[in-house]
Amino acid sequence: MNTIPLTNAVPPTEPPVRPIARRYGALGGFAAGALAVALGMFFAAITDVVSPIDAVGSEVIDRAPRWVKEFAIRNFGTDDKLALRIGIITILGIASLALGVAAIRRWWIGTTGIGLFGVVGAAAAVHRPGESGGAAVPSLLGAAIGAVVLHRLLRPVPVQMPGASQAPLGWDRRRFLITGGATVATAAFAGGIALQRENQRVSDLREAADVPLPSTPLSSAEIPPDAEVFDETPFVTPNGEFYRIDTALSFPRIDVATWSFDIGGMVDNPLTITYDDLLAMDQVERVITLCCVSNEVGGDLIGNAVWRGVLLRDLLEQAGVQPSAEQVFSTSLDGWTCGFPVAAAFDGRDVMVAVGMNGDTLPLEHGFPARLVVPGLYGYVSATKWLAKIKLTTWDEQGYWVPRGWSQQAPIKTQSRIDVVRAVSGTSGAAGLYVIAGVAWAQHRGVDKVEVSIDDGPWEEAKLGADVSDDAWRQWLLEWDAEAGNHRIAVRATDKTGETQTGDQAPPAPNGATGYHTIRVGIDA
Ligand SMILES: Nc1nc2c(c(=O)[nH]1)N[C@H]1C(S)=C(S)[C@@H](COP(=O)(O)O)O[C@H]1N2
Ligand SMILES: [Mo]
Repeated sequence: MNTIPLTNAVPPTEPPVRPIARRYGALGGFAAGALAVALGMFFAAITDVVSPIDAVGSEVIDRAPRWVKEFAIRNFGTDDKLALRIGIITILGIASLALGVAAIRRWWIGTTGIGLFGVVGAAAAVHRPGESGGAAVPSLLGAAIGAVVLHRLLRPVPVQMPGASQAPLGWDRRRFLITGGATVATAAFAGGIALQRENQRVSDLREAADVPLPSTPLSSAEIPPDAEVFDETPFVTPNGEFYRIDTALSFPRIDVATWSFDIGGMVDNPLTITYDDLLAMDQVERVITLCCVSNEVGGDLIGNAVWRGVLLRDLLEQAGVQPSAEQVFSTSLDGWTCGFPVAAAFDGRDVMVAVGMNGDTLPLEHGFPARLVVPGLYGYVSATKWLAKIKLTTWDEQGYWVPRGWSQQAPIKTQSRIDVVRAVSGTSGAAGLYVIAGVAWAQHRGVDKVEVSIDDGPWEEAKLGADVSDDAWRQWLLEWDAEAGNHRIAVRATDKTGETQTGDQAPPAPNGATGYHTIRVGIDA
């Protein structure tokens, strides 16, 4: 018998909605978010445009303030890009979970949120250098599909109850689990294909970079055996161990067959130079130590290689540099830029458009098909990898790092590093005869002297490895009769102009760290 007044009765057309548990909301959000992102990557991979994740990551890199970059390099070193990717995926994951929970009550929050993923990815993609409006499509399409799926996953639907005359409004857990499972599986599959395509692209590029360079250079670099006075740090850094620093999350899309770079701006005869042109030109080999401005005192963002390539001054002479030009400004295939004084291209130092590194074709990581190498200047103002363009211009134009707080001109500072303290015989850690050894550099001025001070005692001159080039580092070694106790070892170098490196400590920003590399060693009795 029905005692409830008819006016308060729930109308039979709107049965009560069974609420969806928050955990299912979160799961649905996660599945839909994963699908949106994975499909974005997938569509980008098959249409050969920048991946939305990489595009967003690159925008983050480009917009990060100086202290963020310093923090990232200090804490993650060359794994900073992996850290960024993990960061982006984590944020997307958390946002997806939250959007799913919100979508239980208001479905439009979920779909709008997933849609925003797409808008952000699309905006980032079209903003990347070399990408057109079409780069927006993968991200938007992926997000649209993700949003629709989220709606379907969490929307209450009429379910047919066996024997019921009405179909009550409800949410079917079974249907959710099946659709959700299929969504996650599709996301994993699409993401897997996207990653596989990217790996294939990179391995194709590596293969293209693996073709040996024709003929031998006009002058080859000879490295005398006595350049090395200790074993731990090779005089020539192998390609696989050479530090890598750049803003590129993924390698630029390079096709050597169509690749060329221009020399333009304030020149009389602009040039366009293809890979075959470069290979056909006179080439030289030079031993040049490359160094990153972010290298801390004692750090390892430095490497020495035998670079092979064409001298830039030969190309600039052909192009005819106008007297008003102040800066050699270069751009990479991924839109990175830097610039150095025109004077540096003509003051006798061997600025190179390099195509080879340590006897191999320039590796992809280090700028294949061609890069600039400028002796004596930090990489961030000079060493453009994946070269796309050289422009003669004034100082009004600013390279990538300049508006981000780094100096416009940045000669490498004289520095030295302790690499090893090793017992000559007997057990290490016990009193006895030791060698202290390391490297010192003052590119383009040359290293004249290295001195070591133990426990703030007098500076003792170290033995130096052969002087291979003013543009290369020198190894040094000092024998030390170590007594029991804790010791402090400091090193300093003097360049060939007679200037000794400063002991004043300065951080890498804005134009290179200074201070003596100092280490502590404990010797047992
Ligand atoms: N295209 C491109 N070239 C670049 C950079 C970059 O971010 N993009 N970074 C520069 C910096 S800061 C340094 S220290 C050197 C490092 O060269 P390597 O990675 O071959 O050691 O490359 C330079 N060339
Ligand atoms: Mo750098």
